[in-house]
Amino acid sequence: REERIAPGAWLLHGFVSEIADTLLDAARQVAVQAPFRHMLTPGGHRMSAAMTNCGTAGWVSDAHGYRYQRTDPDTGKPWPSMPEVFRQLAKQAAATAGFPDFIPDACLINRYQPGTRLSLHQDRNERDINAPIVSVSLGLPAIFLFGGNRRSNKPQRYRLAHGDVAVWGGPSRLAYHGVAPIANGHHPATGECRINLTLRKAL
Ligand code: MD5
Ligand code: FE
Repeated sequence: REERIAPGAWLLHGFVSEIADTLLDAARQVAVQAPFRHMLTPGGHRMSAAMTNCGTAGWVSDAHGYRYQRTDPDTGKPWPSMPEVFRQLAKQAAATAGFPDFIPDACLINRYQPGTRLSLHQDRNERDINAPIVSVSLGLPAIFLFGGNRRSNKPQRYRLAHGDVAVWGGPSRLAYHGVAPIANGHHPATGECRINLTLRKAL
């Protein structure tokens, strides 16, 4: 089921249900090479979501700010390559939402445990904001907060479940968004966590 929540913003419910285990296996392989870690914010706080990356570039945060870089700051090595299945699914989801020819070069993998949240923010570290962002929800469900284009807007709430994909492009590309604290629970595919893949054209 395809649900348009705002211009350019689509929820594709169950879009990756059939390949969820394949995606999780690939994400676990990435995490063997580049383990999940809690990055430091520029303000000196530790992020509540644990993160890793794959692809040509990865999103990092530290005392100097937010940016994309080609190497893992914890090891100095290039990020693991992006699994082909990630690239394919991102291209198909973007095309379904009306953004043909999307080729991501960066995938941020977020791991949320119960209580973990992501406060309202914009994604604006990517060079080409004409490219959409594709995000994949796996494991425990989340309440996604969609705030629209002004921070002062009261966010709308959407439930994102295992296998759901969201595409954010066009007029929604710079919308404010966040994730409410994850509720306790167990999911057969992931155990006690939610995994989110965020596929982007960063460079
Ligand atoms: C998540 N991650 O569920 C979300 C999925 C992040 C992040 O927000 O920055 O890692 S991506 C959601 C997103 C991206 C770009 C625009 C919009 C939503 N939007 O217009 O709402 O872990
Ligand atoms: Fe974001």
